[in-house]
Amino acid sequence: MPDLSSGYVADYERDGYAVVRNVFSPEEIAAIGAAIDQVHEEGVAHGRSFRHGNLFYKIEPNEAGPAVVRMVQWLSYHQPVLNAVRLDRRFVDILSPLIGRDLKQIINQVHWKEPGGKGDFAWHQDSRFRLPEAAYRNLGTSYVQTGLAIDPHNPGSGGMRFVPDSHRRGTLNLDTSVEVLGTAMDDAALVEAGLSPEKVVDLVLEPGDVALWNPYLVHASGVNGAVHRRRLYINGYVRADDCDRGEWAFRDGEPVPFGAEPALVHYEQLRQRGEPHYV
Ligand SMILES: O=C(O)CCC(=O)C(=O)O
Repeated sequence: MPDLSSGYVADYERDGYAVVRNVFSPEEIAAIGAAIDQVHEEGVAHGRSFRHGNLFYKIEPNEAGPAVVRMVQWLSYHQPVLNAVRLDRRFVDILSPLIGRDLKQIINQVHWKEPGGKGDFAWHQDSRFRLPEAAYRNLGTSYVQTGLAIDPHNPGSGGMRFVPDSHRRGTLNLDTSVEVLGTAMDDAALVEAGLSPEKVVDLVLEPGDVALWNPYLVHASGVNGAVHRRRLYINGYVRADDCDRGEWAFRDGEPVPFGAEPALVHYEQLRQRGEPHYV
């Protein structure tokens, strides 16, 4: 069981991020990792980006070898092990001091970084992606992003980097004209936004640890120089009263299974074009 008396709530409020260690056991991580690998194989077999409702495989075709699976969103619709993780009570236990026990979910995705491959994320704030803006209220205090490490997550493996305390500054002047995924982090962007590159910290996680970060926290990540793949399972939860989008995850702390129809999250064409198709 994670140690919930570790001071992570105070860390989160002060720095805009926190880490809870040993949330999932090595045995659980082995099973979750195998489920994630299964989704990866499906992505490679698709060979290019594919969507079915909210489920979305972001794939880079590759003439020289297997297609590169960058990320898959909402894999829980069809992968039961991963669905059980997003609804695991440990998440609501960790999150309830911050955003309560009635939670919807906006993000459910895995990011892969192949050894030696690309896979950078430019400096950004996740608030940029919480759209439409009118669907979110009190974003800074109602939304928490979580990342479960499946592999050792550190500067050598393309781990995330945070600017502590940047979450207090609201929307910062970071370039939003470029794609975040696939653009290298450039400290000049921090200077431009009035932040100091010297303050940057590396996120270091062991498999089974969970990081939490605020939607306004400035963060990025680099390439994977390790010999292993770097997998990160990201689930983003929001206080239900403060959001008109998303799938329910917990009501009064109890897990809520998916309904008969998927909920509107980010994919605006969900009702018009929900059928499986390549993009
Ligand atoms: O997976 C990563 O390294 C970066 C994740 C990230 O920046 C995000 O999800 O906003």
